[in-house]
Parts: sequence; C-alpha cells; structure tokens
Amino acid sequence: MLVVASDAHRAHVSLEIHNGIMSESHESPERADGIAAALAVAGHEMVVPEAVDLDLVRSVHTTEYVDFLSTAWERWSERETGPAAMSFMWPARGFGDARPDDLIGQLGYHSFAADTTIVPGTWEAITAAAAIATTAADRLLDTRATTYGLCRPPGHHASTDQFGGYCYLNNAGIAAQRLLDRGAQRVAIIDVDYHHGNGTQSIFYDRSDVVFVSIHADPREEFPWFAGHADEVGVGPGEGWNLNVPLPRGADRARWFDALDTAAGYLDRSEVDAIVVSLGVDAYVGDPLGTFELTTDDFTVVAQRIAALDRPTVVIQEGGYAGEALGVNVAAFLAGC
Ligand code: OKP
Ligand code: ZN
Repeated sequence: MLVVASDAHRAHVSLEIHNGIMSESHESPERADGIAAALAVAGHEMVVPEAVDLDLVRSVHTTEYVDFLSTAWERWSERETGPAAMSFMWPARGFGDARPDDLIGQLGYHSFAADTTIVPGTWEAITAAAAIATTAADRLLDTRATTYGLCRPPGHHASTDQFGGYCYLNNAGIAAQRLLDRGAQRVAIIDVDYHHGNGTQSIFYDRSDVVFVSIHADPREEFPWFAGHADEVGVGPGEGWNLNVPLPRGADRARWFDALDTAAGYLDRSEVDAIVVSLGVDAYVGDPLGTFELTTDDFTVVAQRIAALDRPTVVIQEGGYAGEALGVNVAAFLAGC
C-alpha cells in the first residue's frame, strides 16, 4: 500500500499536564518513527507529501485560527520564557465567546484542554500532517487503491478553531474535504480511535456531505468528556448524518465488534462514495491511554470489515500509544485493507 509520510513531525515535541505535572506528551515523535519503521519492514511503498494547500486547510478551519497557529510560537517566544505555549483558562459554562486580543487569552479561546501545547516545531509538523492527509486523498483518487497517511500529530479532536487532545489541524477532515472538492458527493469518516473524535464531529455536524461515525469510550467516563454521546445525531441538514457508538470503559472485544457492525451497517446505508478511516489504534489491549481489549490480529479484521464496504478508502493516523506495539498494530490494520 502507498504510505505518505514525512520527517517534519520530529520537531514537534509537546508537553501535557499529566497527573498534575507538566510532562512530555504521550504523543511523541517516537510514535510516528515507530510506525514508519514497522511499515518499512512490512514492505510498504513510502512517499513524501506535496506542499500543504493552505486554502484547503482554511476551508476546514477558520482563517483566524490558521493565522493564530502559524504565529503563536513566535508571539509566545517574544514575550515569555516558557518552553511551550499554552493557556491556563478556558471559556467554561457561563462565560461569553468574545475572542480576546491578547495572545494568552487567544490561547484559551483557541484550545480546550491542558494536554496540548504549541512548541517551536508545531506549525511545521501540523502543516506537514495536513499535507500528508491531502496527498493520501489525492493518490487514492489517482489510483483507486487504498492509501495511508502517517499523520502526526493526530487531528480528530481539532475543531474548526480549537486545538486539544494532542490535535491541531483535523487531518481526516482535510482528507474528506479534498475528496469532496475532487468530485465525491458524500464522504464517510469512520473513527475507530479509543477516544471520540469531537473535532471531526463538530466540523461536519450541520452537513450531509460528510457522514461521521465513531466507536469510542463513553464520554461519561472518558476524555473528551463533553462530546460523543449517542444522542448527538447532527443538526439542520446534518441531522441523521452523525452516529456515535459509545462503549463503557473496559468493553470487551465482542462488544467492540458489535459496535463495528452497527457502524458499518449505517455507513453502507448512507450512500457514500468514499471512506476516510480515522485510525487510532488505542483500542488495543496494551494501550496506556485505553481500556478496550482489541488484539493486534483484531486490527486486520477491522480493516477487512471496512474494506468489505467496497468504497475508495484513505486511512489517516490518529492515536495509539503502546510503544513498540503501535507500529505493529498499524501494520496489522494495513494488512487487512
Ligand atoms: C488523543 B487521541 C491526561 C491525558 C489527557 C487525553 C488523550 C488524548 C487522546 N493525562 N489526554 O484521541 O488518541
Ligand atoms: Zn485516542
């Protein structure tokens, strides 16, 4: 399979508040390097992306947000000495939604969690990841064969104008928009990451041209806490085009595959002419951030089930944090495509 990848992610070494301590992010450069190494062993063809298309990025995200991301580190480093730009306050319930003029306030306005920071290499990495997603979509349309975009950092928590959950630009959303711009009438995004893809859901919540389907840990018990419930079905023209299948923490393999049947059945009835897979592999039994129990071999079966839907498919990397097993699990998935 064609794998689109870049080394540009390496300069993005972010921090997160973990158990009250500022630490190196779980979302590390070793993740993408480990995946690339495992895919090279498996014999996949690797190519670098074309240059990022910022007009495409701005059709998924607000111009204000893209401008903010492109300048945030420079603005921070001109006035602060800290190693990473982040907020310490967000507009929680009861606050207004006016955008502050100052950088510190804008960091709160444009983010939602204390697990995601902006560091010197962030802009380079996130634009490379968006370029990877775009090129993977383009190569799919050129060849009709499934492609894989090794995006890092991930994207599914990023909304039109907020970063968080290790995500900044919504790579899967950008891939879906590219497929639409090149002629697809309706695209499905199926998100199998352990965490709900709240950003992807929100970007397309009022649209019928992108169907979003997600299997994830119930937000009553798990990050991202405030989105991902089963009653979120879309709004306006998007009503009925969003399906969440939340599962309790610790759900076993049988329950996970039941949810996949539900998701796949819904997609098959949705008359989509292409599929974007948001491939998080943190539903793996050994993942430090997850509580589900999928095995390495299960990921091959998941891919086969999605391939049986028989639509042109682009696979975009999201989460997965299980060290050496991460690349092995991604390779197992690609073996089933
Ligand atoms: C990103 B993706 C606090 C952890 C908070 C939440 C996980 C983000 C997951 N120690 N971060 O969906 O894999
Ligand atoms: Zn995840």
